[in-house]
Amino acid sequence: MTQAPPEALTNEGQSLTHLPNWRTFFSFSTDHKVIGLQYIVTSFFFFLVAGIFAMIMRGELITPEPDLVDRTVYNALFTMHGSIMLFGWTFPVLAGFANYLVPLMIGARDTAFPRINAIAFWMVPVFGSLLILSFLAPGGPAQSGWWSYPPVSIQNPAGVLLNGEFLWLVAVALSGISSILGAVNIVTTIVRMRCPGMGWFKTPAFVWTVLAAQIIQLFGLPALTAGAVMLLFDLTVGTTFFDASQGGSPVLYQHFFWFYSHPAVYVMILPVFGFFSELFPVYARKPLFGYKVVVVSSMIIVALSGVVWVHHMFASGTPPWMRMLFMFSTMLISVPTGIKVFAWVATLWGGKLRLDTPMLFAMGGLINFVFAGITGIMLASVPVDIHVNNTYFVVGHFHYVIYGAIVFGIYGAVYHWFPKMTGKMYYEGLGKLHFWLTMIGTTLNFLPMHPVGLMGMPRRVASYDPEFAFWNVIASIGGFILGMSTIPFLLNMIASWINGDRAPSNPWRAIGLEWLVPSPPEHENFEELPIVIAEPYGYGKSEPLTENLGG
Ligand code: HEM
Ligand SMILES: [Cu+2]
Repeated sequence: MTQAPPEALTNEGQSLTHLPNWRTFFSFSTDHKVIGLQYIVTSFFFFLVAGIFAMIMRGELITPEPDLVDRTVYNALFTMHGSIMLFGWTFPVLAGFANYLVPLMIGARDTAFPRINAIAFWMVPVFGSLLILSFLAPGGPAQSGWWSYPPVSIQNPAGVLLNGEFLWLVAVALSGISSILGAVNIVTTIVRMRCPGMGWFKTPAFVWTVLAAQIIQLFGLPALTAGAVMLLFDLTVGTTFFDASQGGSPVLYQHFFWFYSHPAVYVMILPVFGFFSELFPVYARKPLFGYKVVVVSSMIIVALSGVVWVHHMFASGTPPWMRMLFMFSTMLISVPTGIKVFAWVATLWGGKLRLDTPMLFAMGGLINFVFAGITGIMLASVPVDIHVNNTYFVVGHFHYVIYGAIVFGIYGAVYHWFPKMTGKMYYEGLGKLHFWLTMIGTTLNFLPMHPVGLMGMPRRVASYDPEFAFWNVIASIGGFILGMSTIPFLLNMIASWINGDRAPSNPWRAIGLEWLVPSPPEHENFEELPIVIAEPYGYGKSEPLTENLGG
Protein backbone atom coordinates (compact mmCIF):
# COMPACT_ATOMS: atom_id res chain seq x y z
CA MET A 1 0.00 0.00 0.00
CA THR A 2 1.44 3.33 -0.96
CA GLN A 3 -1.57 5.51 -0.15
CA ALA A 4 -1.99 7.01 3.32
CA PRO A 5 -5.15 5.83 5.07
CA PRO A 6 -7.76 8.60 4.71
CA GLU A 7 -8.46 8.99 8.45
CA ALA A 8 -4.86 10.13 8.96
CA LEU A 9 -5.47 13.17 6.80
CA THR A 10 -7.00 16.48 7.81
CA ASN A 11 -8.26 19.53 5.96
CA GLU A 12 -4.86 20.44 4.62
CA GLY A 13 -3.62 16.96 3.99
CA GLN A 14 -1.36 16.86 7.05
CA SER A 15 -0.90 13.63 8.89
CA LEU A 16 -1.96 13.47 12.53
CA THR A 17 0.83 11.15 13.47
CA HIS A 18 3.41 13.79 14.36
CA LEU A 19 1.48 15.35 17.27
CA PRO A 20 4.08 15.18 20.05
CA ASN A 21 3.50 12.86 22.94
CA TRP A 22 3.16 14.59 26.33
CA ARG A 23 6.10 12.59 27.68
CA THR A 24 8.40 14.47 25.30
CA PHE A 25 7.94 17.53 27.47
CA PHE A 26 9.46 15.85 30.51
CA SER A 27 12.49 14.61 28.64
CA PHE A 28 15.87 16.08 27.75
CA SER A 29 15.05 17.04 24.19
CA THR A 30 17.26 19.11 21.90
CA ASP A 31 14.45 20.07 19.50
CA HIS A 32 14.06 23.85 19.76
CA LYS A 33 10.28 23.48 19.57
CA VAL A 34 10.13 21.13 22.55
CA ILE A 35 12.54 23.34 24.49
CA GLY A 36 10.50 26.41 23.58
CA LEU A 37 7.32 24.84 24.92
CA GLN A 38 9.15 23.57 27.99
CA TYR A 39 10.23 27.13 28.75
CA ILE A 40 6.76 28.54 28.16
CA VAL A 41 4.86 25.99 30.26
CA THR A 42 7.39 26.06 33.13
CA SER A 43 7.36 29.85 33.21
CA PHE A 44 3.57 29.93 33.44
CA PHE A 45 3.81 27.77 36.53
CA PHE A 46 6.07 30.38 38.15
CA PHE A 47 3.74 33.14 36.92
CA LEU A 48 0.95 31.53 38.93
CA VAL A 49 3.09 31.09 42.05
CA ALA A 50 4.27 34.72 41.97
CA GLY A 51 0.69 35.74 41.19
CA ILE A 52 -0.53 34.02 44.36
CA PHE A 53 2.02 36.07 46.33
CA ALA A 54 0.62 39.20 44.66
CA MET A 55 -2.90 38.18 45.73
CA ILE A 56 -1.77 37.84 49.36
CA MET A 57 -0.11 41.27 49.17
CA ARG A 58 -3.23 42.86 47.73
CA GLY A 59 -5.27 41.08 50.42
CA GLU A 60 -2.99 42.59 53.04
CA LEU A 61 -3.25 46.07 51.50
CA ILE A 62 -7.05 46.14 51.39
CA THR A 63 -7.00 47.59 54.93
CA PRO A 64 -4.49 50.10 56.37
CA GLU A 65 -3.44 47.76 59.24
CA PRO A 66 -0.98 44.86 58.81
CA ASP A 67 -3.60 42.27 59.75
CA LEU A 68 -3.33 39.49 57.16
CA VAL A 69 0.43 38.87 57.28
CA ASP A 70 3.02 40.55 59.48
CA ARG A 71 5.66 42.94 58.19
CA THR A 72 8.44 40.36 57.84
CA VAL A 73 6.25 38.03 55.82
CA TYR A 74 5.18 40.97 53.67
CA ASN A 75 8.82 41.80 52.95
CA ALA A 76 9.44 38.20 51.95
CA LEU A 77 6.34 38.25 49.74
CA PHE A 78 7.23 41.33 47.69
CA THR A 79 10.79 40.08 47.35
CA MET A 80 9.77 36.66 46.10
CA HIS A 81 6.89 38.04 44.03
CA GLY A 82 9.25 40.38 42.17
CA SER A 83 12.10 37.90 41.85
CA ILE A 84 9.99 34.98 40.64
CA MET A 85 8.04 37.19 38.24
CA LEU A 86 11.27 38.41 36.65
CA PHE A 87 13.63 35.42 36.83
CA GLY A 88 11.05 32.63 36.76
CA TRP A 89 8.47 34.07 34.41
CA THR A 90 9.35 37.00 32.14
CA PHE A 91 12.84 36.00 31.03
CA PRO A 92 12.02 32.30 30.58
CA VAL A 93 8.72 32.82 28.79
CA LEU A 94 10.40 35.14 26.30
CA ALA A 95 13.30 32.72 25.92
CA GLY A 96 10.64 30.12 25.14
CA PHE A 97 9.11 32.19 22.35
CA ALA A 98 12.55 33.03 20.96
CA ASN A 99 13.43 29.34 20.96
CA TYR A 100 10.22 28.21 19.39
CA LEU A 101 9.84 30.92 16.76
CA VAL A 102 13.31 32.05 15.66
CA PRO A 103 14.41 28.89 13.79
CA LEU A 104 11.00 28.62 12.11
CA MET A 105 10.95 32.30 11.17
CA ILE A 106 14.45 32.28 9.69
CA GLY A 107 14.05 28.98 7.89
CA ALA A 108 16.45 26.91 9.99
CA ARG A 109 16.12 23.30 11.14
CA ASP A 110 17.14 23.97 14.76
CA THR A 111 19.24 26.39 16.82
CA ALA A 112 23.03 26.52 16.57
CA PHE A 113 23.83 24.67 19.83
CA PRO A 114 20.86 22.43 20.68
CA ARG A 115 22.50 20.80 23.72
CA ILE A 116 23.58 24.08 25.30
CA ASN A 117 20.04 25.21 24.65
CA ALA A 118 18.59 22.27 26.58
CA ILE A 119 21.00 22.80 29.47
CA ALA A 120 20.03 26.48 29.64
CA PHE A 121 16.40 25.46 29.90
CA TRP A 122 16.87 22.81 32.59
CA MET A 123 18.45 25.38 34.87
CA VAL A 124 15.11 27.23 35.01
CA PRO A 125 13.16 24.64 37.05
CA VAL A 126 16.25 24.26 39.25
CA PHE A 127 16.69 27.91 40.23
CA GLY A 128 12.92 28.50 40.28
CA SER A 129 12.46 25.70 42.79
CA LEU A 130 15.39 27.05 44.79
CA LEU A 131 13.59 30.38 45.10
CA ILE A 132 10.37 28.73 46.24
CA LEU A 133 12.14 26.30 48.59
CA SER A 134 13.91 29.22 50.27
CA PHE A 135 10.68 29.66 52.25
CA LEU A 136 11.96 26.69 54.26
CA ALA A 137 15.37 28.27 54.96
CA PRO A 138 16.08 29.38 58.56
CA GLY A 139 14.82 32.95 58.87
CA GLY A 140 12.65 32.57 55.76
CA PRO A 141 13.37 33.61 52.17
CA ALA A 142 15.21 36.76 51.11
CA GLN A 143 13.51 39.95 52.28
CA SER A 144 15.57 42.70 50.69
CA GLY A 145 13.58 43.06 47.48
CA TRP A 146 14.63 41.98 44.02
CA TRP A 147 17.22 44.79 44.07
CA SER A 148 18.86 43.20 47.10
CA TYR A 149 20.57 46.44 48.09
CA PRO A 150 23.15 46.36 50.85
CA PRO A 151 23.19 47.02 53.78
CA VAL A 152 19.84 45.19 54.19
CA SER A 153 20.94 42.24 52.05
CA ILE A 154 24.17 41.58 53.96
CA GLN A 155 22.72 41.66 57.46
CA ASN A 156 22.03 37.94 57.97
CA PRO A 157 19.96 38.21 61.21
CA ALA A 158 19.44 34.42 61.37
CA GLY A 159 23.22 33.98 61.55
CA VAL A 160 23.35 30.87 59.34
CA LEU A 161 25.17 30.31 56.08
CA LEU A 162 22.31 28.74 54.12
CA ASN A 163 19.87 31.58 54.71
CA GLY A 164 17.26 32.91 52.29
CA GLU A 165 19.53 35.62 50.91
CA PHE A 166 22.25 33.05 50.16
CA LEU A 167 19.80 30.84 48.25
CA TRP A 168 18.48 33.90 46.45
CA LEU A 169 21.97 34.89 45.28
CA VAL A 170 22.71 31.35 44.09
CA ALA A 171 19.41 31.29 42.19
CA VAL A 172 20.13 34.64 40.56
CA ALA A 173 23.62 33.51 39.55
CA LEU A 174 22.14 30.34 37.98
CA SER A 175 19.55 32.42 36.20
CA GLY A 176 22.35 34.61 34.83
CA ILE A 177 24.36 31.63 33.60
CA SER A 178 21.28 30.12 31.97
CA SER A 179 20.52 33.42 30.21
CA ILE A 180 24.10 33.82 28.99
CA LEU A 181 24.07 30.30 27.52
CA GLY A 182 20.72 30.99 25.91
CA ALA A 183 21.94 34.30 24.49
CA VAL A 184 25.05 32.76 22.91
CA ASN A 185 22.87 30.14 21.23
CA ILE A 186 20.20 32.50 19.94
CA VAL A 187 22.60 35.19 18.71
CA THR A 188 24.68 32.60 16.83
CA THR A 189 21.53 31.10 15.33
CA ILE A 190 20.24 34.43 14.06
CA VAL A 191 23.57 35.63 12.70
CA ARG A 192 24.60 32.35 11.05
CA MET A 193 21.55 30.30 10.18
CA ARG A 194 19.13 32.49 8.22
CA CYS A 195 17.98 30.63 5.12
CA PRO A 196 19.14 31.53 1.60
CA GLY A 197 17.83 34.92 0.50
CA MET A 198 17.04 36.17 4.01
CA GLY A 199 19.19 39.29 4.17
CA TRP A 200 18.94 41.48 7.26
CA PHE A 201 16.16 43.54 5.74
CA LYS A 202 14.14 40.47 4.90
CA THR A 203 14.36 39.15 8.47
CA PRO A 204 11.12 39.35 10.50
CA ALA A 205 10.85 42.14 13.09
CA PHE A 206 10.47 39.67 15.96
CA VAL A 207 13.81 38.08 15.09
CA TRP A 208 15.45 41.51 15.13
CA THR A 209 14.04 42.29 18.55
CA VAL A 210 15.20 38.95 19.93
CA LEU A 211 18.69 39.64 18.58
CA ALA A 212 18.66 43.09 20.19
CA ALA A 213 17.49 41.71 23.52
CA GLN A 214 20.08 38.94 23.56
CA ILE A 215 22.91 41.36 22.79
CA ILE A 216 21.92 43.24 25.96
CA GLN A 217 22.12 39.97 27.90
CA LEU A 218 25.65 39.42 26.63
CA PHE A 219 27.02 42.83 27.66
CA GLY A 220 24.94 43.35 30.78
CA LEU A 221 24.81 40.05 32.63
CA PRO A 222 28.54 39.92 33.45
CA ALA A 223 28.09 43.13 35.48
CA LEU A 224 25.13 41.78 37.40
CA THR A 225 26.86 38.49 38.06
CA ALA A 226 29.98 40.27 39.32
CA GLY A 227 27.86 42.34 41.70
CA ALA A 228 25.97 39.27 42.91
CA VAL A 229 29.16 37.30 43.54
CA MET A 230 30.75 40.18 45.45
CA LEU A 231 27.57 40.46 47.51
CA LEU A 232 27.73 36.74 48.18
CA PHE A 233 31.31 37.19 49.45
CA ASP A 234 30.24 40.07 51.70
CA LEU A 235 27.42 37.92 53.06
CA THR A 236 29.42 34.73 53.64
CA VAL A 237 33.20 35.19 53.91
CA GLY A 238 33.43 38.67 55.39
CA THR A 239 34.68 40.79 52.48
CA THR A 240 33.53 44.41 52.71
CA PHE A 241 33.01 45.53 49.10
CA PHE A 242 29.64 47.05 49.89
CA ASP A 243 29.81 47.48 53.67
CA ALA A 244 29.99 51.21 54.39
CA SER A 245 30.87 50.65 58.05
CA GLN A 246 34.08 48.93 56.89
CA GLY A 247 34.94 51.38 54.12
CA GLY A 248 33.01 49.61 51.34
CA SER A 249 30.50 51.31 49.06
CA PRO A 250 26.81 50.32 48.87
CA VAL A 251 26.44 52.73 45.95
CA LEU A 252 29.00 50.69 44.01
CA TYR A 253 26.59 47.75 44.26
CA GLN A 254 23.84 49.94 42.85
CA HIS A 255 26.03 50.68 39.80
CA PHE A 256 26.71 46.99 39.17
CA PHE A 257 23.08 46.17 39.63
CA TRP A 258 21.50 48.87 37.47
CA PHE A 259 24.12 48.73 34.73
CA TYR A 260 22.45 45.42 33.87
CA SER A 261 19.01 45.76 35.37
CA HIS A 262 17.98 48.85 33.53
CA PRO A 263 18.88 47.37 30.12
CA ALA A 264 17.13 44.21 31.35
CA VAL A 265 13.80 45.99 31.00
CA TYR A 266 14.54 46.16 27.27
CA VAL A 267 15.34 42.45 27.26
CA MET A 268 11.74 42.08 28.37
CA ILE A 269 10.03 44.77 26.31
CA LEU A 270 11.89 44.42 22.96
CA PRO A 271 10.49 40.96 22.12
CA VAL A 272 7.06 42.32 23.03
CA PHE A 273 7.67 45.09 20.47
CA GLY A 274 8.45 42.18 18.15
CA PHE A 275 5.07 40.59 18.93
CA PHE A 276 3.28 43.88 18.19
CA SER A 277 5.18 44.17 14.91
CA GLU A 278 4.21 40.64 13.89
CA LEU A 279 0.57 40.76 15.01
CA PHE A 280 -0.63 44.17 13.81
CA PRO A 281 0.09 43.52 10.11
CA VAL A 282 -1.75 40.18 10.24
CA TYR A 283 -4.89 41.45 11.95
CA ALA A 284 -4.95 44.78 10.09
CA ARG A 285 -4.06 43.10 6.77
CA LYS A 286 -1.46 45.73 5.95
CA PRO A 287 2.35 45.71 5.65
CA LEU A 288 4.25 46.79 8.76
CA PHE A 289 4.60 50.55 8.32
CA GLY A 290 8.25 51.62 8.13
CA TYR A 291 9.56 48.07 8.61
CA LYS A 292 13.23 49.04 8.18
CA VAL A 293 13.01 51.97 10.57
CA VAL A 294 11.20 49.77 13.09
CA VAL A 295 13.90 47.11 13.08
CA VAL A 296 16.80 49.54 13.15
CA SER A 297 15.26 51.43 16.08
CA SER A 298 15.60 48.23 18.16
CA MET A 299 19.36 48.47 17.77
CA ILE A 300 19.34 52.16 18.67
CA ILE A 301 17.46 51.27 21.84
CA VAL A 302 20.15 48.70 22.68
CA ALA A 303 22.89 51.31 22.30
CA LEU A 304 21.07 53.89 24.41
CA SER A 305 20.01 51.38 27.08
CA GLY A 306 23.64 51.05 28.17
CA VAL A 307 23.94 54.71 29.15
CA VAL A 308 20.90 55.39 31.31
CA TRP A 309 21.27 53.23 34.42
CA VAL A 310 21.94 56.11 36.82
CA HIS A 311 18.31 57.26 36.52
CA HIS A 312 17.63 54.66 39.22
CA MET A 313 20.07 56.50 41.48
CA PHE A 314 18.88 60.10 41.20
CA ALA A 315 18.03 59.95 44.89
CA SER A 316 21.23 58.11 45.97
CA GLY A 317 23.46 61.15 46.29
CA THR A 318 24.34 61.36 42.59
CA PRO A 319 25.91 64.78 41.79
CA PRO A 320 23.69 67.17 39.79
CA TRP A 321 25.85 67.28 36.64
CA MET A 322 25.65 63.50 36.40
CA ARG A 323 21.91 63.55 36.99
CA MET A 324 21.53 65.94 34.06
CA LEU A 325 23.49 63.65 31.72
CA PHE A 326 21.45 60.60 32.66
CA MET A 327 18.17 62.48 32.55
CA PHE A 328 18.99 63.52 28.99
CA SER A 329 20.11 60.07 27.82
CA THR A 330 17.01 58.47 29.37
CA MET A 331 14.70 60.85 27.59
CA LEU A 332 16.48 60.15 24.29
CA ILE A 333 15.18 56.56 24.39
CA SER A 334 11.69 57.88 23.85
CA VAL A 335 12.74 58.83 20.29
CA PRO A 336 13.29 55.33 18.80
CA THR A 337 10.47 54.03 20.99
CA GLY A 338 8.11 56.76 19.82
CA ILE A 339 9.04 55.96 16.21
CA LYS A 340 7.89 52.39 16.77
CA VAL A 341 4.62 53.49 18.33
CA PHE A 342 3.93 55.74 15.33
CA ALA A 343 4.75 52.86 12.98
CA TRP A 344 2.26 50.57 14.73
CA VAL A 345 -0.46 53.21 14.74
CA ALA A 346 0.20 53.85 11.05
CA THR A 347 -0.03 50.10 10.41
CA LEU A 348 -3.43 49.99 12.08
CA TRP A 349 -4.60 53.22 10.44
CA GLY A 350 -7.15 52.52 7.75
CA GLY A 351 -6.60 48.78 8.12
CA LYS A 352 -9.36 46.19 8.05
CA LEU A 353 -9.06 45.28 11.73
CA ARG A 354 -9.95 41.73 12.75
CA LEU A 355 -10.53 41.77 16.51
CA ASP A 356 -9.61 38.20 17.40
CA THR A 357 -8.16 37.54 20.86
CA PRO A 358 -4.47 37.98 19.85
CA MET A 359 -5.30 41.34 18.27
CA LEU A 360 -7.27 42.49 21.33
CA PHE A 361 -4.30 41.74 23.57
CA ALA A 362 -1.88 43.45 21.19
CA MET A 363 -4.00 46.59 20.96
CA GLY A 364 -4.64 46.66 24.72
CA GLY A 365 -0.91 46.22 25.27
CA LEU A 366 -0.10 49.12 22.95
CA ILE A 367 -2.53 51.43 24.75
CA ASN A 368 -1.12 50.50 28.16
CA PHE A 369 2.40 50.92 26.87
CA VAL A 370 1.72 54.45 25.65
CA PHE A 371 0.38 55.32 29.10
CA ALA A 372 3.43 53.78 30.77
CA GLY A 373 5.66 55.73 28.41
CA ILE A 374 4.14 58.99 29.60
CA THR A 375 4.73 58.22 33.28
CA GLY A 376 8.20 56.98 32.30
CA ILE A 377 9.12 60.35 30.84
CA MET A 378 7.85 61.93 34.05
CA LEU A 379 10.09 59.66 36.14
CA ALA A 380 13.08 60.37 33.90
CA SER A 381 12.87 64.02 34.86
CA VAL A 382 14.98 64.54 37.97
CA PRO A 383 12.66 66.87 39.91
CA VAL A 384 9.64 64.59 39.46
CA ASP A 385 11.67 61.50 40.34
CA ILE A 386 13.00 63.07 43.54
CA HIS A 387 9.41 63.81 44.51
CA VAL A 388 7.84 60.40 43.78
CA ASN A 389 10.90 58.21 44.43
CA ASN A 390 9.94 55.07 46.38
CA THR A 391 6.23 55.83 46.22
CA TYR A 392 3.43 53.85 44.59
CA PHE A 393 3.74 56.09 41.54
CA VAL A 394 6.82 54.06 40.59
CA VAL A 395 5.05 50.77 41.30
CA GLY A 396 2.17 51.93 39.09
CA HIS A 397 4.53 52.93 36.30
CA PHE A 398 6.47 49.69 36.14
CA HIS A 399 3.43 47.45 36.48
CA TYR A 400 1.91 49.29 33.53
CA VAL A 401 4.98 48.32 31.54
CA ILE A 402 5.31 44.86 32.95
CA TYR A 403 1.67 43.83 33.16
CA GLY A 404 -0.02 46.26 30.80
CA ALA A 405 2.46 45.86 27.96
CA ILE A 406 4.64 42.79 28.55
CA VAL A 407 2.03 40.38 29.91
CA PHE A 408 -0.52 41.59 27.35
CA GLY A 409 1.97 41.12 24.53
CA ILE A 410 2.81 37.64 25.74
CA TYR A 411 -0.86 36.66 25.98
CA GLY A 412 -1.36 37.96 22.45
CA ALA A 413 1.56 35.85 21.28
CA VAL A 414 0.30 32.77 23.12
CA TYR A 415 -3.07 32.95 21.33
CA HIS A 416 -1.56 33.88 17.96
CA TRP A 417 0.92 31.00 17.83
CA PHE A 418 -1.15 28.50 19.84
CA PRO A 419 -2.51 26.82 16.67
CA LYS A 420 1.03 26.52 15.30
CA MET A 421 2.48 25.12 18.50
CA THR A 422 -0.25 22.66 19.42
CA GLY A 423 -1.96 21.91 16.15
CA LYS A 424 -5.27 22.92 17.80
CA MET A 425 -7.50 25.99 17.72
CA TYR A 426 -8.29 27.79 21.00
CA TYR A 427 -11.83 28.82 22.00
CA GLU A 428 -12.46 32.40 20.92
CA GLY A 429 -15.21 33.06 23.52
CA LEU A 430 -12.98 32.12 26.45
CA GLY A 431 -10.17 34.15 24.90
CA LYS A 432 -12.33 37.29 24.73
CA LEU A 433 -13.53 36.79 28.32
CA HIS A 434 -9.88 36.46 29.35
CA PHE A 435 -9.00 39.66 27.52
CA TRP A 436 -11.74 41.77 29.12
CA LEU A 437 -11.04 40.51 32.63
CA THR A 438 -7.36 41.28 32.09
CA MET A 439 -8.01 44.76 30.73
CA ILE A 440 -10.44 45.71 33.52
CA GLY A 441 -8.24 44.14 36.20
CA THR A 442 -5.11 45.91 34.97
CA THR A 443 -6.80 49.29 34.92
CA LEU A 444 -8.37 48.93 38.38
CA ASN A 445 -5.22 47.48 39.90
CA PHE A 446 -2.49 49.71 38.55
CA LEU A 447 -4.13 53.03 37.66
CA PRO A 448 -4.98 53.96 41.32
CA MET A 449 -1.33 53.47 42.22
CA HIS A 450 -0.52 56.71 40.40
CA PRO A 451 -2.75 59.11 42.39
CA VAL A 452 -2.01 57.37 45.68
CA GLY A 453 1.71 57.58 44.89
CA LEU A 454 1.47 61.28 44.10
CA MET A 455 -0.30 61.69 47.45
CA GLY A 456 2.81 60.18 49.01
CA MET A 457 2.05 56.54 49.77
CA PRO A 458 5.42 54.80 50.16
CA ARG A 459 6.07 51.46 48.46
CA ARG A 460 7.11 48.21 50.19
CA VAL A 461 4.87 48.74 53.20
CA ALA A 462 2.37 46.33 54.76
CA SER A 463 0.47 49.13 56.50
CA TYR A 464 -0.31 52.72 55.54
CA ASP A 465 -2.06 55.92 56.53
CA PRO A 466 -5.90 55.59 56.30
CA GLU A 467 -6.04 58.52 53.85
CA PHE A 468 -4.71 56.09 51.22
CA ALA A 469 -7.39 53.47 51.89
CA PHE A 470 -9.82 54.34 49.09
CA TRP A 471 -7.37 53.83 46.24
CA ASN A 472 -6.00 50.67 47.81
CA VAL A 473 -9.42 49.03 47.98
CA ILE A 474 -9.89 49.65 44.26
CA ALA A 475 -6.40 48.37 43.50
CA SER A 476 -7.04 45.21 45.47
CA ILE A 477 -10.35 44.56 43.69
CA GLY A 478 -8.46 44.99 40.41
CA GLY A 479 -5.79 42.60 41.63
CA PHE A 480 -8.35 39.91 42.43
CA ILE A 481 -9.97 40.36 39.01
CA LEU A 482 -6.53 39.84 37.46
CA GLY A 483 -6.09 36.71 39.53
CA MET A 484 -9.46 35.43 38.31
CA SER A 485 -8.61 36.27 34.71
CA THR A 486 -6.13 33.42 34.64
CA ILE A 487 -8.94 30.87 35.13
CA PRO A 488 -10.57 31.20 31.67
CA PHE A 489 -7.05 31.39 30.23
CA LEU A 490 -5.88 28.11 31.76
CA LEU A 491 -9.21 26.42 31.00
CA ASN A 492 -8.92 27.51 27.39
CA MET A 493 -5.34 26.34 26.98
CA ILE A 494 -5.91 22.94 28.55
CA ALA A 495 -9.31 22.23 27.00
CA SER A 496 -8.35 23.30 23.50
CA TRP A 497 -4.97 21.55 23.60
CA ILE A 498 -6.84 18.32 24.39
CA ASN A 499 -10.11 18.85 22.55
CA GLY A 500 -9.82 21.81 20.20
CA ASP A 501 -10.44 21.67 16.45
CA ARG A 502 -7.48 20.70 14.30
CA ALA A 503 -5.55 23.81 13.24
CA PRO A 504 -4.63 24.26 9.58
CA SER A 505 -1.07 25.31 8.83
CA ASN A 506 -2.05 28.98 8.42
CA PRO A 507 -5.28 29.80 10.28
CA TRP A 508 -4.73 33.59 10.22
CA ARG A 509 -3.68 33.79 6.55
CA ALA A 510 -0.44 35.29 7.84
CA ILE A 511 2.80 35.81 5.92
CA GLY A 512 5.95 34.25 7.40
CA LEU A 513 7.93 31.07 7.05
CA GLU A 514 6.46 29.51 10.20
CA TRP A 515 3.02 29.49 8.53
CA LEU A 516 4.27 27.49 5.53
CA VAL A 517 4.88 24.33 7.54
CA PRO A 518 2.24 22.05 9.14
CA SER A 519 0.82 22.75 12.61
CA PRO A 520 2.66 21.58 14.66
CA PRO A 521 5.80 21.52 12.51
CA GLU A 522 7.70 18.30 11.88
CA HIS A 523 10.86 17.48 13.83
CA GLU A 524 13.31 19.32 11.58
CA ASN A 525 10.84 22.05 10.52
CA PHE A 526 11.52 22.16 6.78
CA GLU A 527 11.90 19.23 4.41
CA GLU A 528 13.59 21.58 1.99
CA LEU A 529 15.06 24.88 3.22
CA PRO A 530 13.13 27.90 1.94
CA ILE A 531 14.65 30.48 -0.40
CA VAL A 532 13.28 33.88 0.59
CA ILE A 533 12.64 36.49 -2.08
CA ALA A 534 10.45 39.15 -0.41
CA GLU A 535 10.06 41.29 2.72
CA PRO A 536 8.06 39.50 5.42
CA TYR A 537 5.06 41.85 5.46
CA GLY A 538 3.68 41.88 1.92
CA TYR A 539 0.02 42.00 2.97
CA GLY A 540 -2.16 43.12 0.10
CA LYS A 541 0.75 42.91 -2.36
CA SER A 542 0.13 39.29 -3.44
CA GLU A 543 3.79 38.58 -4.11
CA PRO A 544 5.20 35.22 -2.96
CA LEU A 545 7.48 35.12 0.09
CA THR A 546 9.68 32.26 -1.06
CA GLU A 547 10.91 30.93 -4.34
CA ASN A 548 10.41 27.26 -3.67
CA LEU A 549 7.74 26.74 -0.95
CA GLY A 550 4.10 27.81 -1.28
CA GLY A 551 2.81 31.19 0.01
C1 HEM B 1 -1.98 40.53 39.52
C2 HEM B 1 -0.84 41.05 39.17
C3 HEM B 1 0.10 41.75 40.12
C4 HEM B 1 -0.14 42.37 41.33
C5 HEM B 1 -1.46 42.47 42.08
C6 HEM B 1 1.13 42.87 41.79
C7 HEM B 1 1.31 43.53 42.99
C8 HEM B 1 2.51 43.97 43.49
C9 HEM B 1 2.71 44.63 44.76
C10 HEM B 1 1.62 44.94 45.77
C11 HEM B 1 4.05 44.90 44.88
C12 HEM B 1 4.77 45.60 46.03
C13 HEM B 1 5.02 47.00 45.61
C14 HEM B 1 5.94 47.73 46.53
O1 HEM B 1 5.53 48.00 47.65
O2 HEM B 1 7.06 48.04 46.10
C15 HEM B 1 4.68 44.42 43.68
C16 HEM B 1 6.03 44.53 43.43
C17 HEM B 1 6.66 44.04 42.29
N1 HEM B 1 6.06 43.41 41.21
FE1 HEM B 1 4.08 42.99 41.05
N2 HEM B 1 2.10 42.57 40.87
C18 HEM B 1 1.51 41.90 39.82
C19 HEM B 1 2.14 41.42 38.68
C20 HEM B 1 3.50 41.50 38.42
C21 HEM B 1 4.16 41.00 37.25
C22 HEM B 1 3.48 40.26 36.11
C23 HEM B 1 5.48 41.30 37.39
C24 HEM B 1 6.65 40.99 36.48
C25 HEM B 1 6.63 40.25 35.42
C26 HEM B 1 5.65 41.99 38.63
C27 HEM B 1 6.86 42.47 39.10
C28 HEM B 1 7.05 43.09 40.31
C29 HEM B 1 8.32 43.56 40.80
C30 HEM B 1 9.68 43.42 40.09
C31 HEM B 1 8.09 44.14 42.05
C32 HEM B 1 9.13 44.80 42.95
C33 HEM B 1 9.52 43.88 44.04
C34 HEM B 1 10.57 44.55 44.88
O3 HEM B 1 10.34 45.69 45.30
O4 HEM B 1 11.62 43.96 45.12
N3 HEM B 1 4.43 42.11 39.23
N4 HEM B 1 3.74 43.83 42.85
CU1 LIG C 1 15.83 52.11 34.30
